[in-house]
Amino acid sequence: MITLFGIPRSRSLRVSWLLEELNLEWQYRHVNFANGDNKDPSFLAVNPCGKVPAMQDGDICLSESAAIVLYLAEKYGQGDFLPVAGSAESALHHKWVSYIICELEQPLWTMGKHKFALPQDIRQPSMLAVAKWEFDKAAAVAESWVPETGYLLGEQFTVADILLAHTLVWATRFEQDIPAKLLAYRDRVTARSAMQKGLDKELAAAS
Ligand SMILES: N[C@@H](CCC(=O)N[C@@H](CS)C(=O)NCC(=O)O)C(=O)O
Repeated sequence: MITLFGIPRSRSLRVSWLLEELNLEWQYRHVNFANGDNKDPSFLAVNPCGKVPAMQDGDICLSESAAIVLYLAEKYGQGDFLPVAGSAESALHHKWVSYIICELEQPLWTMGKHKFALPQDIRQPSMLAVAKWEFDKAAAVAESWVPETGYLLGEQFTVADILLAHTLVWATRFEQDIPAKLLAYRDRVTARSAMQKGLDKELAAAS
């Protein structure tokens, strides 16, 4: 059975959401950082970086949330959740995945690191304004690209939708201004029942 290691609402939610979309059997292991679970040798054997999410599927141990969802969609998606390789839609999908991780998530996580994640003596409060400037700039471009209706590639719901919607949920939690079309897109996509099912399973395992 597939095992997902995570923390509720972290990037592991991208994976639990897709696992529910795929209707797979899977189990969730809550990695409690406060208890030092992230330094436990059994977890480090799965992800030597000690970060979540990580996933074990048989002999395959994988970290990096984008890599995990792309792997799962390729292996179990039966043609859904990803466009046909080599198509124009696939080119657009690649662009979105890179843009979400490099341009939208990166400034948000910079905020997170300098607010709470880094050791206190390393944090630089001035980084918050820099990261906000970067996020606003990237969000304005995403706003111009995102469609008024449906998903990023039109009718087909794909892995890129999970990555973007989750990143926009983070943006709200980080109290960022989100342009109107992106906001409507986020609400449309997060209304899918699989997201709530994935989150419920994360929360149940962590309680
Ligand atoms: N690029 C990685 C980032 C993973 C990451 O930084 N996860 C955070 C939680 S959301 C973490 O485990 N941080 C602990 C640490 O940095 O030691 C991904 O997308 O999976």
